Formats: sequence, structure tokens, C-alpha cells
Amino acid sequence: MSSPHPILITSALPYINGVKHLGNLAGSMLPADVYARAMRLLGHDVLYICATDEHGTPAELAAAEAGMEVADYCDAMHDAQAEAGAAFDLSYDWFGRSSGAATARITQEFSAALERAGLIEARTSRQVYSNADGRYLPDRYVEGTCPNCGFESARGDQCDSCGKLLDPVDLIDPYSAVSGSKDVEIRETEHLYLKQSEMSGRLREWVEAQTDWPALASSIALKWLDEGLRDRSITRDLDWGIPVVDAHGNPRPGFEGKVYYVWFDAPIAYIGATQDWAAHQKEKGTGGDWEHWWKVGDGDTTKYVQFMGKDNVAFHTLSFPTTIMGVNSETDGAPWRLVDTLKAFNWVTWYGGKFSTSSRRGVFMDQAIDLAPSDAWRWHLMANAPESSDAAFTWEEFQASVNSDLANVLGNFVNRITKYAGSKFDGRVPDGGVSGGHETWIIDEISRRLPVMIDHFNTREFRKALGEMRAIWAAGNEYLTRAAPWTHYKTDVDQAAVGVRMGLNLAALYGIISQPVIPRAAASILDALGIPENRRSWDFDGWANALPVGHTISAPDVLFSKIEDAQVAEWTERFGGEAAQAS
Ligand code: B3M
Ligand code: ZN
Repeated sequence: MSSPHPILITSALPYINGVKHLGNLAGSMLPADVYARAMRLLGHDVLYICATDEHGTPAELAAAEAGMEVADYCDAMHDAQAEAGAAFDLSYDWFGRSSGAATARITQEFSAALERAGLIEARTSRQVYSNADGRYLPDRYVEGTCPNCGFESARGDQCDSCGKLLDPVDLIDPYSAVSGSKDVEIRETEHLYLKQSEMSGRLREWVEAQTDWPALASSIALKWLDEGLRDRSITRDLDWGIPVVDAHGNPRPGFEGKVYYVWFDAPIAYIGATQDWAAHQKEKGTGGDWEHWWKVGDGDTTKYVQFMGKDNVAFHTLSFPTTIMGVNSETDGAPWRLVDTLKAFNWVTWYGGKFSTSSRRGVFMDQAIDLAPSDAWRWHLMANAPESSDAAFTWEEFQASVNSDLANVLGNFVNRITKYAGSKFDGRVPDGGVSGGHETWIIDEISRRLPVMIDHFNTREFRKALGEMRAIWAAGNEYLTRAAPWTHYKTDVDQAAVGVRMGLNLAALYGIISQPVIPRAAASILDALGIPENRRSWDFDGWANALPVGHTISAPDVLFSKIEDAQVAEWTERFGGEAAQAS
């Protein structure tokens, strides 16, 4: 067997403008984490990179609303998001910041290279200028009626209602998001344009050659290509961001008061954050080579996998690849890496409506963790991942996931068998007895399901992977019902020992397979069963006899507490719940 290939994983960078809601978590950071954990368990060398996306109008507007300097606001919110991520056990190898020096340097280098390659051009463009505010109003600084669907508070960069990407000058009845003033006009000013249209042919060839992309991702990319790619401006009239340079990397005359567009530098921050990770590793004396993750060397086997919500797909399949391909055409060193596959998600909805960061509708990561343990959220969100369509979050379904899947199926199994072994077999894996039909059944059942589950993790089909995991847990309960060691104990201790031994081995297996999704509960199970750290990877050979006879075990503390109906009623009251459905 060939050794497992290295995997570079990135999840879309959460905007700095507030702690993220469960929909953001479920559509990028959490699935990337579950995948990273599963791949590490399968022996891959994994690097999982994320960062806060700190530039652009979302950052400036949120800072203004908080009454803070943008830089201070970003410092505070980066820490808050890092803390929320840690509370959800997101196992980033590095959670960086797009405002760091590395990202600024590479962004300027890339811009200069693209200009040398003839793919960047300064053009006069029409921008919305606010007389009342005495400034240009890029992107989210201007709102108005969507020319596509008529939604009345569409943002200048994108309509929240129909999802269409917009140019602020296309808005009907525009007004300033800063002051609300309608005293705005269109002025002409210079900006840099990335000539995506010239890259269309190569992009299409590349997209069409991808065999490993889910349909959601390829269809979005192809739809844009079919409609004809427009050249996009990659600079904005803002103070906060990365200063604009010329083809030699020097400050660009006439571009004072302008910076790169947030969507130009944000994906580059994947690379910048990796450099920051490497610098940190070097300081610790533990290696830290960023280049082999981002430059395609000879005989390279690394795969690069990106996770994101569907609204981010065009940027990752068209604009960022334009940057990378363009830069590669200008240099003759090892080429920069393009994405190999991406996993795109639909929306998690709040009772069928929209989660909203700006109007604080839904549940946010920092609130969620006070309501239920991270494992409960992780399981529920991934078992119901919005893979083939949007998926509505409801408290009732959250309660059902926790009470039935986690508490009744997994928790109950582990609890029953470890307690029984504790009281009747002295807390040891018992010897004696001969395996029979029930054991053959469970071994076949598990041996059939395990590779299927692993396959679903490998292909990032989370609903299916977790469905298989739940079926493996449920089979354990079925086995205990069939083998009924408690019945045999009175007449034939050896027969009971067979059931308890198998049951304990199943519990150990369940701890091992559950790690990517519910890492805390999995660790409690494995700790209680005395499984050393170096025996927890996904190597399932001989799982049915993995625990040596005589090995001491204990029962874990309560793994999952059930959610009572009264609790659901209180949460519904507090967070709106059904009210969101009505609105
Ligand atoms: N911050 C948008 C978002 O969070 C954006 C992603 C950037 S990925 C490079 O949906
Ligand atoms: Zn619209």
C-alpha cells in the first residue's frame, strides 16, 4: 500500500465582524475540522489552516458600530473567534489573521507578478461617492434596491435576498450605510482590474478537468463561466487594508487612500497564515516548512481541500485560481498550488429563515456553547449537514439528535457494558467462553460497515459517514440484546464473558471511530477503557479482540445528558425559534 498523501485543508475565513453563528460553523469550519481529524486518524500528514478575514467593509463597519478603532476591534474579535473555535474543539493547526504581515507581503508580490503578466490593468471606474460622508462608498458602505430581485436593502457587494454579486453603482435608490444619506453621486476614479476574462479559457479547461469536485461546486463555477467572466476591480477606496503597489512592488502613485479588495487578499491569507504557522513552528524548534504545502514540487502527492459555503464558491473556483494561474505564468520556479477538491455547503437555516450576523438572528457560537456541550452541536450539525440542500435548524431536532443518537444509542451502550463489566467482572476484560453466532453476526456487520464509513469520510460525505457511524453504534445495542450476557450470567458465566468481552471491544471501537465528530465523549470512553493514545488511530485490524484479557476498565462519567422538553421550550422562547418561521 502506498503511504497516505499529505492533505492541506483550509476552511473559508470567517469575517471578523462578530462571533459566527451555527450556520457559518456548519458550512466551513466544523466540517473541515471533522475531515482533518478523520484524515489524521487515517495516517495522513494534515495541515488545517484557518484565519479571521479582517479587511474590507465588514471590518470597518463593525468597528464603527462598536465605536472602536478598526485595528483594536480586529484584535478583540480575533481573540473572541479563536476562543469560540477552541470551545468547539476546532483542531486548527493555525488560526491566523489576514491582517498579518505575511499576507500583506504575498498580496503585494502577487499583484506585482500579475501586472507583469499583463493580467492587471488600471482603469477608470465609476464609484458611489457620498457628499454627506465626504468619502467613496465601496461594497457594503452603500445599500439600496437590488436591480435583480427588487429587495430593498441589498448591500453594494451582494444581495442578501437573491445572492447575486452586485456592483454598488447598479443599486437602485442607493444610500450610505454609514449615515443613511441619499445625497450620493457617481464619480470616476482609478482602480486596478484583474483580467479574469482573459483567463476564462484556461479556467474552463481546468474546471472541466476536475473529477473530484462535488456537483454544487462545479455547477457554480461553470454557470459563471457560461455567463462570461467579467474583469473585476481588486482595489477599493478604503483606509483599512493592504496598500496598493505597482509592477515592481513599490507604492503605487495615485492609489493613496486605496487598498486591495478584501476578496483579493483573503484567499492569499491561506498562504500568509501558513507562513505564520511555519514561523511559529520554527520558534518552537519543530520544523515548519510552509513551502512544501504551497509550492508543487517534483513528485508532489499533496492534496489541497477547501471547505466553504456555496456563496464563496465563485471566489475559490474562479477569482483565486485566476490569481494563482496568473502568478504561475509569470514565475519559472515551482508553481503555486491550486485547489484539488472543494467541499461546498448549502445553508443551515434558522427554522427555514435566514441566520443573520447583523441582526443577531439564530444562535451564535459563543451562546451555543453555554447551552449544550460542543459534542452535542458537532454531532447534530454534521449529522444534518446541508450537503444536498439547505437544512433547517430546529430545537426539536437538536433535542432528538442528542437524546436519541448520542444518549440512547451510543451513551446507553457504553454505559451498560462498562457498568456491567465493573459490577460482575471486577472491571476487567473477562476470559473464557467460545464465540458463536451472535459474535459472527456483529463482526460481519461491523466489518461490512467500517470501510463504508471510512469511504464516506474520505469523500467528505458527512451525513452518510455519520449515518454509518450511528448504524455501527446501534448494531452494538442489537448485539447486546441478542447475546444477553446478563441472562447467561446466572447459568453460564463463560457464555456471559463472551458477550461482555465483545461488548467492551465494541465500546473501544466506538470511542475510536467517534473521535473526529465528538472528540470529548470519545476521549472519555477511551480513557475509561484504558486505551493508550498510540492505540487510537484508525487501524481496525483485529478490533474484536483488541482489548487484552484481564485489562482493567472503568465506566466513563455520564457521556451525554438528555435535553428535556422544558429546556426546548425555554430556548425556543429565548431565541425566537418558531417566531423566525413566521417572519
Ligand atoms: N470571509 C466570506 C464568508 O465568511 C469570507 C470568506 C473568505 S475565504 C477566503 O462567508
Ligand atoms: Zn437581489
